[in-house]
Amino acid sequence: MRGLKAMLWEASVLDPYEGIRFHGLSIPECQKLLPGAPGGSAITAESMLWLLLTGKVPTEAESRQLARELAEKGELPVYATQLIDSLPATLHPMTQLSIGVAALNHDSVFQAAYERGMQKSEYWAYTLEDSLNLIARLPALAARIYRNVYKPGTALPDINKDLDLVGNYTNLLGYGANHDLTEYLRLYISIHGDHEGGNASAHTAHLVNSTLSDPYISYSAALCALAGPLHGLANQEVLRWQLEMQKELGDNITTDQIKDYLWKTLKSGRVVPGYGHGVLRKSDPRFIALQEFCDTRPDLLASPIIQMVKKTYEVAPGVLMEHGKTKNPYPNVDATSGCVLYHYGLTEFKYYTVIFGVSRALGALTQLVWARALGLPLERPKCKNLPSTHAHGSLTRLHPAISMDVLEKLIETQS
Ligand code: AMX
Repeated sequence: MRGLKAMLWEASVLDPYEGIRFHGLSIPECQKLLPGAPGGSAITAESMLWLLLTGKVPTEAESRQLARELAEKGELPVYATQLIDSLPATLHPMTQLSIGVAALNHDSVFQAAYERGMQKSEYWAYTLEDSLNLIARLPALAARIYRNVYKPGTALPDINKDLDLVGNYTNLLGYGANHDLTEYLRLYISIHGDHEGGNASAHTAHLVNSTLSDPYISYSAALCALAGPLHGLANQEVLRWQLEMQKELGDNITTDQIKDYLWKTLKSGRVVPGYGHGVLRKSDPRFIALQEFCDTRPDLLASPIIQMVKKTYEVAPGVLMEHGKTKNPYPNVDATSGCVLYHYGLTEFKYYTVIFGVSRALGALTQLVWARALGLPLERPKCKNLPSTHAHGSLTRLHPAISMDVLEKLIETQS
């Protein structure tokens, strides 16, 4: 269905050359217009959420009011903490997040109202309430997973009602004293919050919710899509790749060495993580915004890992163009996102996609509200079967190891 416009997505649109716009606003425009937290300038998650949900730029007071409301709803119920604490620390943090989000549907108001027999015209209101409750609880859930896996035995602070969502998240993670990291996460979580609906995670939420599954289990399913290396896991893969390069070549690496390393990666049949995109055909404006954040901080500019990201950016598009496969040889947001976290001491890269998951909830859940408000139908694309003789040929071409005998038997059984 690539290139075929078949989905309605209300809050954002992705232009291949211009990048993302949220209700018509580009990232630089959002940075100018959307309120930050007190003492900070980066967009808060609440300001972005307000824009996505209403199409309007919130005032500072409105953004703070939403922050307060989310903070008041932010504590996890006991059954959820017990469930998360019972999971093995060796279970991938994304699996834990998906499990935790699904379990929170214990409290779904949508599900309860459906059982009572609510009207279709009411769906959106209960979807909104579930979505806000889920977003509010994500920092406590995601931080608990981090603490259990990486800092076992350390006590989690309570939610601070005076802090915004990301302020609370960094605090719960144990990095609340690092103002720059908090500002970075505010920027990252807000500009990464929505990227049109065709990406695998947002689309999964949309599809599952179209069956009138509640927002919790819909977003839990989305997180499973986000956990794949071609999607959200790319931020962990980028860092792994950069660190391997650093280990092999040291800190003072030249662009020629990086070129050789890129070719080595490509020749081994791997993708260059953080480069390419299903829609974008230029450098991702989210990558540019994060790079600009780095450019204003001397410690980040001096960081070997950030310098490596910058040098890779100088040569990777040329190498990928020469390689000739990817339609977009330019960086996506993940070419840098994890490397900044690493610099700030949040070095557990298996956790990075969880932060992406906290962020993407803003856009994916917003769309569920819009979809139910607009009365969008159950998603059910129609399929076309290949005539069996064609299926024959194409399967054996794709998988030369499949013998004709086996295929013949399969087709016989089917008919
Ligand atoms: N390195 C090497 N090869 C690449 C490549 C890269 N970074 N990006 C694309 N290609 C290859 C594809 O694997 C495909 O090869 P194939 O024909 O042998 O299957 C070919 O180029 C054409 O692919 P495409 O149409 O340009 O891209 P796509 O829409 O199929 O895939 C994406 C998009 C992002 C999955 C792909 O570019 C990729 O794998 N990039 C690296 C992983 C990554 O950064 N993912 C993060 C995406 C953003 C996000 O979700 N956070």
